[in-house]
Amino acid sequence: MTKEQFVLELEKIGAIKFGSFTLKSGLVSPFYFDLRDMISHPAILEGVVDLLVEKIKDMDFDVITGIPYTALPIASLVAAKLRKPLIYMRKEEKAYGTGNNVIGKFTKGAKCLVIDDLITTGASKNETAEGYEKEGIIVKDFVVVIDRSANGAEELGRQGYKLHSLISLEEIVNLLQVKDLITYEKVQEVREFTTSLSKPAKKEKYVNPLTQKLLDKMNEKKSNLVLSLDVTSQAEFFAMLDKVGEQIVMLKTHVDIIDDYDENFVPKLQEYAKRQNFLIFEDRKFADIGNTVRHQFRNGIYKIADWAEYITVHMVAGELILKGLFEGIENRAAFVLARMSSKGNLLNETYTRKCFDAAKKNPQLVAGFIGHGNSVEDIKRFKAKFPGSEVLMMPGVKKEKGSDAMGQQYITIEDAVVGGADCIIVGRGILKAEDPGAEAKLYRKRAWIAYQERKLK
Ligand code: 5BU
Repeated sequence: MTKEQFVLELEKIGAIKFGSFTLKSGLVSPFYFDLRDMISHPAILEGVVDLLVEKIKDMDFDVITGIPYTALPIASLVAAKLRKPLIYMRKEEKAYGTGNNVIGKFTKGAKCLVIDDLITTGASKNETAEGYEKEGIIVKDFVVVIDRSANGAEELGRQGYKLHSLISLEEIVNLLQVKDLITYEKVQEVREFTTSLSKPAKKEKYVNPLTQKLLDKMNEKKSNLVLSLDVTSQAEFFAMLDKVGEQIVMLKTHVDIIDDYDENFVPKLQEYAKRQNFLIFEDRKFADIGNTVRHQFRNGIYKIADWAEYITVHMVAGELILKGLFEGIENRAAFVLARMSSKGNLLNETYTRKCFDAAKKNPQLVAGFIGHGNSVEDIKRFKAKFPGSEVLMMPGVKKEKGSDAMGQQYITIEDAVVGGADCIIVGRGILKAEDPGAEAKLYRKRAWIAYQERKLK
């Protein structure tokens, strides 16, 4: 089957439609593609498989996958024809048994070619790649049957992937027009629609005032080092600040681990913050219902809202936690925990995306995200999905990659920052050093240099 015949067959079975279709986003599209039924038409199925085989047979890959559901049966036929192993990813992450999310046999480092039916914007393809990359599989190439995007190849290119497509939207409309299956007016309408999608209206990006305040302080102090001062007495706390406070842009506290906390603690901390010129961030990780976190933030012994400009928030209870926390309070903002550094943590990609959605709806309450990653590439992809101009705060950072006995995982200062961390959060890497003051200087210097270099690129 030629490409032209294939397009005409798709049109016949109603997989390619022209008219007026309201999309999920609310936009009205002059065309609609749905390739799901292709598998029930053996000749068409055979045709698309042959075309794909021809397209990819000389490409460099070890295994093939298809994105469920539409592309998976197609990919399996392609894999069999090319005598290449097929693998695929569960749609739901597995939380029991062996925990294997990839079905099929592969070796770590295998190069995987990903087949999909359509590309619309390119925004979701990297989630697939990310899933495989977590399992040690390398994804470089995506092959789609129809490229209906305006700039999908560009978008994927930005994320480090290459897009190959059998047929483009332009080819489809041209062919159907030649065959008198659509009018010239329709072709124009399609073109106008796609160009309008590729040029989103340029908006000034909103910057949360507390994000700005942190960025300003970083530039003023030439430091993107956040100290996590996890000690359990006031004496140790302030003795450490004496040594390290000058090096940091922000101090992260866990106020509830201080054994001898009393009413002198906060005024003293504020005096240090002023003198040593750093911001205060209480890593309280609020996670309850709105009404409870409201009190946990304002009341009790610690009265965190009185003194911590930045706090951490888990989104597990839903985005109204933000309302509960901040309603009626000014000049406070959250770092939302979008990814954690600890081994086996339960924050999966869907959860991370929901954190971004919640932040998108409440930009005035979210200054940034806490996140982590296992490589520069992994962090880059995570950061690329930030909804606005939030900062990325990264714990789990040390001079060397490694882990502790209780699940903490570390990546290096440079990997964190090159990947996209705006600030590194360091605890024991500095606290346990023989000379914490000198060590903080070193972390500060390395993180700041990496940050400057990243911004120049
Ligand atoms: P460390 O000593 O550098 O491992 O301390 C890291 C700090 O960051 C510690 O206070 C943790 O509670 C905090 N942290 C983290 O390590 N990982 C995370 O994902 C989040 C916070 Br959120």
